[in-house]
Amino acid sequence: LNVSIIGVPMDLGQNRRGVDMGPSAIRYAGVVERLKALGHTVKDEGDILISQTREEKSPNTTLRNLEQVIEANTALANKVHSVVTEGEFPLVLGGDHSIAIGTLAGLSDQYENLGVIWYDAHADLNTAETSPSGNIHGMPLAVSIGLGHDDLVNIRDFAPKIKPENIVIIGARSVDPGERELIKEKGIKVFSMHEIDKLGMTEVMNQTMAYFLERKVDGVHLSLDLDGLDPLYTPGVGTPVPGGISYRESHLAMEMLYSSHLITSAEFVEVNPILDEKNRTADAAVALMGSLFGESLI
Ligand code: DIR
Ligand code: MN
Ligand code: MN
Ligand code: MN
Repeated sequence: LNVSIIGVPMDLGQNRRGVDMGPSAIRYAGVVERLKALGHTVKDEGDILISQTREEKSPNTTLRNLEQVIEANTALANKVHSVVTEGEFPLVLGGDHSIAIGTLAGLSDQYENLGVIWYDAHADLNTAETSPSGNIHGMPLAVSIGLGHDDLVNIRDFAPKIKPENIVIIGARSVDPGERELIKEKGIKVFSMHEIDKLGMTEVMNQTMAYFLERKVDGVHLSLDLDGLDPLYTPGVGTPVPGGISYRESHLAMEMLYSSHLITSAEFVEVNPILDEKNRTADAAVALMGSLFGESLI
């Protein structure tokens, strides 16, 4: 593959500082070398410029840093769009999960029927009305199906970016009341920790891939929030939730996705080296990327 790495040093979508250092931490953990060793051509496109101005609440809205988040996601969307247009595989490094708004905005007009895997402890389906926090990193999936602030929903001047029935959420264990309602109302497919425990990761991934084939998707974006894993393995995240996906289960999932040839773009988000122990979370992210891009144990 021709992989284009795009860093997004964004921390404006939530309130813990340090996640803006995620792209550096992932580079430091050796992402470029790791993927090159697998025979891929890797180009590091550098970082999207992020505003350093922040405010508690933007004027006239409950959404934190709204203007800056719109600006950054617009720039990211344009960059992702140009990378995909050139036939390259976008690998986006976060940064908080609000950047998925820009990634999906840049991707989706290149596909008729894009699928999305949301690997996360959370559903990220809040709107201004349902959000308990005002943090935009809890909203990107809602925004991408067309729900939320108009300026976020309409980045690159079209909406929605994806169909709710093309989403598969994996690893959910902290879902807010408004998000639950939306999941039911829109019929969004969710493999919560309950299903992962009960079925096992092999079956969860088999059902996920069968679902996408049934839906006749023409691409699948993997949006992987490192808090989807148990904080035992990825302690460097802003909103850790116990009882998560194990390190080995996550590798298995990535290996199965590699074998499926379904994945056409990916992002790894919420790496916060300031909250971490010796860069373990970025190390885990790069190891999972290794599996996603074709590493095998033997
Ligand atoms: C919570 C936390 N549901 C919120 N969301 C997080 O603020 O909307 N998403 N941490 O990854
Ligand atoms: Mn998330
Ligand atoms: Mn286009
Ligand atoms: Mn999360």
